[in-house]
Parts: sequence; structure tokens; C-alpha cells
Amino acid sequence: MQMTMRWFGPAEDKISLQHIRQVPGVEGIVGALYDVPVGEVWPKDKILALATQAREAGLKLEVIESVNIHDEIKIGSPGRDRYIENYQTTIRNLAEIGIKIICYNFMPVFDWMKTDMNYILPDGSLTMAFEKKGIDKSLEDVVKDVLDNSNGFALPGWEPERLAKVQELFAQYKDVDDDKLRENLVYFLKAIIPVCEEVGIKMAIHPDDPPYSIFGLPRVVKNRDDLDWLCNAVDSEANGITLCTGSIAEDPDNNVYDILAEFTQRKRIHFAHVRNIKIIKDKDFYESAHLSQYGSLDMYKVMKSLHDNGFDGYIRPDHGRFIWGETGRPGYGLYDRALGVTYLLGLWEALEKQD
Ligand code: CS2
Ligand code: MN
Repeated sequence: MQMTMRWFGPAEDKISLQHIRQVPGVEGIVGALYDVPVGEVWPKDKILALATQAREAGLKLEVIESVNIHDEIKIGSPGRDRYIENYQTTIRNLAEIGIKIICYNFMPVFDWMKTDMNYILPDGSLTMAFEKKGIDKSLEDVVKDVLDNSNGFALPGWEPERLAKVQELFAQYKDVDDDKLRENLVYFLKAIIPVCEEVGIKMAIHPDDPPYSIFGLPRVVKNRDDLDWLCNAVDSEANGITLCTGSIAEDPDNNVYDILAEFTQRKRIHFAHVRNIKIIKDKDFYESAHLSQYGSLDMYKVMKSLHDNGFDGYIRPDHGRFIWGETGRPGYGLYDRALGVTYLLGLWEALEKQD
């Protein structure tokens, strides 16, 4: 198991690699190139520069989150083959620099959805939350809420230029239902998985966040059956999963522990995002501190499901709250994520020694 933390790069992250290096137990960063437009090839020299920067700080770069998928691939428009070819080239370039895992998602329009980016908890810390009332508004207002509350940071998957035309984007998806989106995902996977197998990269799809339809958009990575379908659709270890406990648990019908156990056993979980959420009511929730006692998930059981089924992939705390006066990119402060790392590694050590 390799503990990692996400890093947004020198221009986009106010946290330094040196500070990440000081979090005990963190061996690597999860990175990306944020200046390459979605759909274009990631140049080798830029990937190398990022990996070198990490290495010089004593950290590995073996996981990319995310190489995002161009809308034309998700929509299945005639132009998709050019973007798929670019994706294949990006996979080859990443492999040459030593990357092992590519995290991605297949959500139309929005990469993820929260309705409150600075939700205040009783202890005065700030976190992200999702409440249904926050999306019972016009699309433009929902988009504006997210962009206006991002504390001045560019949010991946929320490119303002793209979302300025949110109605047009929705119109492009009008004929894409769940079946069509599945078909387009399989078309994409059939084209790229052989390349991954050849160069030794594993793809790891992130579940939908939230794992149910919003604004009538199709959703195909929501639950156990979707993951089972995905694994069978292209039956290769290179066709894997980023199991995000927070996202999966946003639907209280999902049994996170069973899902973790099953897909770890099936050797498809290559990357785990481990965070806790607190269900407020129905499907409204906020992202809580990692400890079991603060959220709706039993984090011991989460780690045990991974451990007992032989997990040996990469892991990271997903989001953290803002504590001790810290502000910055929502979900990605240093302190609470570092506490999460320590807690998860503590649970892991106990599990290892129990054997
Ligand atoms: C992440 C997602 O920061 C986050 O909310 O969990 O944005 C994640 O990076 C993407 O969905 C993965 O493609
Ligand atoms: Mn996640």
C-alpha cells in the first residue's frame, strides 16, 4: 500500500511539496498537468518536469488524477476518435515517465457536485457539503454558486469557459441516456485498455459524485452492479477502479465495505480515496473529519475491507476540512488531510499487527 496526497502543482497549489514530504508516511503525490486543455496530448517534457519536481522533494509520482475525458468521447460524437488517439498517446507518454495509475471519471458536464464549499461545522472548521435544496435552482445559479465559492481557485472539471455555456453542453447530451453513456464508455475502454496493457498502466475510474442522476443527466458508475458491469465489459486488470468511499457512500443504499471487499478481491481497486461523510438527512451530507465517530462511515471497517482482501494499491485521504485558520482550495488544505493520513496509517498498522 502506498500513501499519497494530491498536489495541484506549483502554480495551482499553495501547499509546498516540502510540507507534504513532512507528513509521516506519505510516499508520493497524485498529480496532473492543469495547463493542458482537456482532450489534448500531455507532452512528455511537462510530465517529466512534474515527476522530477516530486522526486527532488523526496516524493514519487506514480498516480495521475485525472486525465479528463473530452465531452465528445462521452457524447459519442464523430470527433471522438481524434480525442481517443490523443488519450492513447498520453497513456504512452505517462508510462514512459513511470506513471502506473490513471484516475479518471465518466460523468457528463460536472466532474463532481457540492452545494456548499464552506459549510461551517460546530467546531468552527469549514468543509464541503451537498444539500438537495442547493440544486433546486436554475443550472446557471448552481454553476455560479460553485464557481463563486471556490475561494479563488480553479477547480478541475469546473472550467468556467466550458460551463459558461452550460445550457449548450446539456443540449449536446440530450440524446445520451444511461445505455448510450455505457456504450460510449466501453467504446473508449476497448480502444485504450490494450495500450494500457502494453505499457503497464492501469486505468482507475472514479465513481460518480453524487452516485445518482442530477439534472436528469445519465450516470453509470454509481453502485456495485455498475462496477461489476464495468469490470466485465472489458475484462482486464488494466480496467480498474478508484474506489472513493465518500462518493459511494453518498447513496445510503450502497454498502461501501462489501464493495471494497469484492473489488479488492477481484484486483480492480488500484487507487482508494478514503474519506468520511456525515449524512444529515436523506441524501444530504457534509464531508466530516476522517474519524469514524464524526461521520456515517466506520473507517476501521473501510480499512479492514481493504486490508483483509489484499489491497496493495495507492491510497489517499480525499478531502479535508479547513482547520486552524487555514484557507485555500476547497477540500485540499494541508492540516486536516495530514490528520487523515495519520489516522488511516494508524488503523492500517493495527490491522497489520493483528495478523
Ligand atoms: C475528487 C474528484 O476533488 C474531488 O472531488 O474526488 O474531483 C476527482 O478528482 C475526479 O472525479 C476524478 O476524475
Ligand atoms: Mn474521490
